[in-house]
Formats: sequence, structure tokens, C-alpha cells
Amino acid sequence: MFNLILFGPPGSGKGTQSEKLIEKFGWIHLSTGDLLRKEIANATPLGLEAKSFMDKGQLVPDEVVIGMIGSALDANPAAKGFLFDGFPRTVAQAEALDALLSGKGSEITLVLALEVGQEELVARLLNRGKTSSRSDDRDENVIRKRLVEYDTKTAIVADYYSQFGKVAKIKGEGSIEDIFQSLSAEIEAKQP
Ligand code: B4P
Repeated sequence: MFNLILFGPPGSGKGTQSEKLIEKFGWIHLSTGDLLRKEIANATPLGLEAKSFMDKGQLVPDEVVIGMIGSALDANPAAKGFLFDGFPRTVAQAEALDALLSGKGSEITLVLALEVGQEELVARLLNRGKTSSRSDDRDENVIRKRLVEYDTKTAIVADYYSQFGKVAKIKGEGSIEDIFQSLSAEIEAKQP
């Protein structure tokens, strides 16, 4: 089973590239952001709790997202691979993911880390906020708060996987197609 983490700050292109990668490689796409927005749209208790964090640009508590990912893994027993998009975002989430996968006799194969400059990230998210229904993309203060959360809580997740030699850095600026080609080349080099 191939298990890829697409890693990077908010606005680095994770969602954009995930769509293309799952089409090419046939994995199951697990985006915690998408799963949380579905819960919000359905006005579930979990969604209502998550919304209060997301609207402020804060991370949703670990136990909430870890529970969601555990259920999604169980719901797809025949998957040939998973693409984790926006998860893990803390070291506690990374450790929980390792435990969930190892319980299924599997592990993370590769972490691809998209690198994009801070002001480009802000510009992309503000731009998306003009047209999307995402309330967290409309307010520059909320966007900057998300970037601080990334720097303080999420960036170290790459160090966690680096100790196992699993991380490749990818330039996330340039055309969507060129970035997709760079990501695909790293994946193909790891495939048996
Ligand atoms: P996410 O849904 O994961 O959103 P995101 O980090 O903002 O990135 P996204 O994937 O959507 O954007 P992309 O870079 O593709 O998280 C939202 C919130 O949910 C978090 O703030 C948090 O509160 C909560 N959450 C989610 N997961 C969590 C977890 N594990 N733990 C705790 N809380 C969690 O694209 C951005 C824009 O850039 C798009 O408009 C796109 O068109 C554009 N773009 C992409 N590639 C480009 C390129 N090459 N050039 C120019 N523009 C490009």
C-alpha cells in the first residue's frame, strides 16, 4: 500500500495537487479540511465544534481529527493507497497516524513538502476567498493566524518524518502542471 502525505502551509497547493494525484494514482483522498467542512455543512455536533476553531484560524483539537481519520481508514479496507492532505498537522497527529497504519500492517511511504513564500500564500488565500464559500479565506487576520499555527505547530511534523528519511521538498511556486510533474516524479521513484 502506498501512503503519501502531501505536506505544506495553508495555500501551498495541497488540495489543488491532491485532486490531480488521486486521479493519476488511484488512491483514496483523505483531506481533514474537506471532512471538517462536510461536518459543518451537515451541522453535526462535531461540525459545530470544529467551526468555532476554523473561523478563528486555529487548529481543531487532535482527538477530533484523529477520530475522523481512523473512521475513514476503517471505511476503506481495500484501498491501494491513501493520500493524506492537511493531516497530520501536529506531532501528536503524526504519532497517532503511525499507530493507526501499523495496526493495519502498513506505514507512511513518502512525505512531499510543498514550499511557498509567505506573501504568496496570503495572496493565494485572499484570492480564493473572493470566490469560495470558505469563511476562513476572507479575513487576512485569520489567514495570518493560520500561518502562525502552521509555523508553531505543524512545520515540526516534517522534522518528525525526516528522522525516518521520508521527506522530499518540492518547490510549490510556478505552474500547477510543473509542480504536479515534480510531485509525480518523486512518487514514481518510490514505487516498486
Ligand atoms: P485545509 O482545508 O487543509 O486548507 P488549507 O491548509 O488552507 O489548504 P488548501 O489545501 O485548501 O489550499 P491549497 O493549498 O490547495 O484547512 C482548513 C482549516 O481546517 C485549518 O485552518 C484548520 O482549522 C482545520 N484543519 C484541517 N485539518 C486539520 C488537522 N489535521 N488538524 C487540525 N485542524 C485541521 O490552495 C490554496 C489556493 O492556492 C487555491 O485558491 C488554489 O487555486 C491556489 N493555488 C494552488 N496552487 C497554485 C499555484 N501553483 N499557483 C498559484 N495559485 C495556486
